Amino acid sequence: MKKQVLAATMAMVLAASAMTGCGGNGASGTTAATTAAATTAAATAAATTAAATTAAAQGEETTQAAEADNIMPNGLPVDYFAGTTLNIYTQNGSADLSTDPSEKLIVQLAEEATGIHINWTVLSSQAWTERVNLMLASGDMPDAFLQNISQNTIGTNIDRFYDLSDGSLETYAPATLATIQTAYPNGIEALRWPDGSIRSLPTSSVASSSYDWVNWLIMINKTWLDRVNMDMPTTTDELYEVLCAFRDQDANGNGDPSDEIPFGFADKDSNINIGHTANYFGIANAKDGTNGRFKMVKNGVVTPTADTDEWRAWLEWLNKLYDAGLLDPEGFSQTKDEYTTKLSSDLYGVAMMFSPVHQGLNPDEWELLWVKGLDGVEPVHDGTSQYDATKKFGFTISATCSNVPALLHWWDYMSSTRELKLISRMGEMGLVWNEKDGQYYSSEDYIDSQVMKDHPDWTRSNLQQTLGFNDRCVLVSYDDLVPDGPDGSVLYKGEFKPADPYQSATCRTILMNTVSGWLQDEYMPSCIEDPDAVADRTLIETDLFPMITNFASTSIVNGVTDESWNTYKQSLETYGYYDWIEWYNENTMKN
Ligand SMILES: [Ca+2]
Repeated sequence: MKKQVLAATMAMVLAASAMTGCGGNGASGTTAATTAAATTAAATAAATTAAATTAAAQGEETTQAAEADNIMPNGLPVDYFAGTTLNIYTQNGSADLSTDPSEKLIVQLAEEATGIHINWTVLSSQAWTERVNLMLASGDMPDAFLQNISQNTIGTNIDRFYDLSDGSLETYAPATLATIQTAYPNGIEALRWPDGSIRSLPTSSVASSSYDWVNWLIMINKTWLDRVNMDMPTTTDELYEVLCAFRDQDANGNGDPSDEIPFGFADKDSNINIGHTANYFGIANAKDGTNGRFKMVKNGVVTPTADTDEWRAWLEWLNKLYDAGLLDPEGFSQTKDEYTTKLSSDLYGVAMMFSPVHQGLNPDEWELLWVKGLDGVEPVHDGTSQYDATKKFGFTISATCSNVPALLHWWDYMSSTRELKLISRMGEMGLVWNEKDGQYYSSEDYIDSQVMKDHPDWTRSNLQQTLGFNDRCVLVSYDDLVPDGPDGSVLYKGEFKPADPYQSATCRTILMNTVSGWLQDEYMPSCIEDPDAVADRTLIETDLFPMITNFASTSIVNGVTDESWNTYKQSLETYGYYDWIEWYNENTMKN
């Protein structure tokens, strides 16, 4: 293993040298070095240096030209801080089988290029929180932490962390900053604390793929549909008729016409919650659970949903299903396991699942159920295409860091090209990612690799987390990600290997590609909220959420009358629903 990695390292170092050129420092490099040398000590004043001006003014175009002269995007020679040693505490990923991050190719490449050496201390996940808390309490800190620290921990020890809003990112880490600006819809603002400071750099990537856009999906059994001789429903009224047919006929074909449960759900589990059917009436959450659908962003404003005609129409439709005996009578009380048992026993005609293959079902038999509840109201799917899978607090620098410019320079080297970012995340090219016709794709070439021959017990996760940093990598934006090949295929021995729809990941991806067209257009920005303000909001939620949920359950069972609806709308007012909506407009939308 070691030999193999070393050989690969040499190859990559040579490739990297060829890529960046070996010309040494030209005249522009000397100028930048001289200027920056005068200001290295004062990172706060650095925004005015020539290095900053150069990097900012010339921007992206300079990046490539500068690399040719062995100059970093920040305008400094790549080895400007050579000889510096820094201390970083980290925690191995769950499937990371390396003993020290210095075994990883990206760390070797970064040291080779920058001459900056990192002393790593690797803590177990069990020891991490306690040790970090001890260091924060004593103030005896390493230069940096490479592992997500909770927002709460940072918030209560905020002065222990270096404030990167002082211009040092612009000066020393422009490539990192550029990735942040494209990764979040609101750019660097996603990292800003209410006091305006920036205390961390993100790691990992935005949504690793469309795979994560949505939680569970409502699906319908096509075999049942064929047995009752009906077409795929397109409206909630047509769906009602189909569910009645499921109820009345032997739709599962076992000879017993009375064991069918038309619509399966388990309301106590947010993934299998009946609330997902609100989608058909134009109401959806982002990816924030059942209560997320109590609000939506429309025309840039957080807007109430739970007081709308659509909300009422949805509850009335569910009541109609309930009255007709179409909903699982145990749906409000049963566990996920009880639900799963019925689903596996072919008792449900409509049900929720991550994908049929994940549920052990035939993917040819189940189809996404997508119906329209109201004329003039477009259905919209739960979930978000802006799912933020980054670790916002993945890399934090101590206020006592011995050399912030050098540390940022080192980090920015790893962020300076797409190739280096991908090596940081997944290890060397040719294993889980590879190149074909000038494009990068997800690859299964690792299967025949020497690494796997040396470690036949490794999984793909072991490989990626051991050779790369996985979610501790420098930030990877959506555009940096390595996609699948056409139709979900992956690269294998230079060719695209067709995806297998009976394989769980592929089945899920195919479904997600369909759902992507039904997602909302607008979402709230990702931001760090003021903990005191969050406490105010949580206080409202304590009574408000159960009130809304109870009204929904009661309405499904008993129906909605003008009287019950008006009383409920008054309760929304008194329980602070509109204050809750306004909270988001004042605290989240302003970012
Ligand atoms: Ca039956």
